[in-house]
Amino acid sequence: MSKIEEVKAKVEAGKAKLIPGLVQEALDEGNSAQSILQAMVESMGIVGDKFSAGELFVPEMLMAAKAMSKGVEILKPHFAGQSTSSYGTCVIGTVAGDLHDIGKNLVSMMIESAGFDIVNLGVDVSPAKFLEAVKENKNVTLVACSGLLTTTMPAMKETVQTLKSSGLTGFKVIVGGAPVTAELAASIGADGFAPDAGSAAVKAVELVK
Ligand code: B1M
Repeated sequence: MSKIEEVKAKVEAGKAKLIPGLVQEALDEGNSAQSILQAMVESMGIVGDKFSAGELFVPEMLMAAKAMSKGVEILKPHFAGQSTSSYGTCVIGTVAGDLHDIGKNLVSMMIESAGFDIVNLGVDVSPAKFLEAVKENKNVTLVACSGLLTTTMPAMKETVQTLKSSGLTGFKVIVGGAPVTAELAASIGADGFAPDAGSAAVKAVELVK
């Protein structure tokens, strides 16, 4: 089994303690950070499918998520500092009622590497908290809202509408996450949508330029 396959298997098995070492070994073997990240994302897809099929449960999903987060920590320096431009501050969070943070953190990492300062509000962020962060932080040019649950799409809509009706200007709103589509994004009044972390960074720059 190659190191990258080992990373994939151990993330799926939720072996968080083994992951930092394995990810480092996979990098040392010459695998790109991007390919290791892709392998871990695939593991989470498998975990999700097994959850849907009733083959594993919330604790196992949580362990796999912890394992992936450990791996992302090792990969983060490999994505950092690719841009010399400064596009202002991006306030990012997962919308109210939603605890999923891996995708949001990947998006944050990629937007940061594109040249934004990041204010990461975490998960289960209320519309009021997003708004407060726009008011309290300097030079907010972008608000990024992530959501993974179909049940939290109303919270995403409320967040976008709260921001857009606040009277505050100078920032754009980008939304994303598995249940979000370009059509949904447009229908709730967001300025932009991206299907994955890489394209979120590209879209972010496009929106604020
Ligand atoms: Co949950 N969960 N979960 N879960 N979980 C999903 C999302 C699910 C699809 C699993 C399934 O049923 N197959 C399902 C949602 C179904 C639906 O709504 N349609 C689900 C469910 C049902 C639940 C619970 C309700 C389960 C329960 O309690 N019965 C519960 C809800 C808790 C809550 O939030 N209130 C729950 C809980 C959890 C854990 C806490 C155990 C854990 C999360 C831990 C954590 O994040 N720290 C967890 C996990 C791990 C998953 C799966 C397995 C993996 C999610 C993940 O990290 N993916 C997931 C199944 C799946 O994704 N296939 C599942 C990897 C990540 C890189 O991808 O987050 O999609 P993703 O991000 C991508 C894109 O979506 C996009 O870019 C990212 C990277 O390219 N993107 C953006 C994300 N945000 C973006 C923002 C942007 C742009 C792009 O612009 C701002």
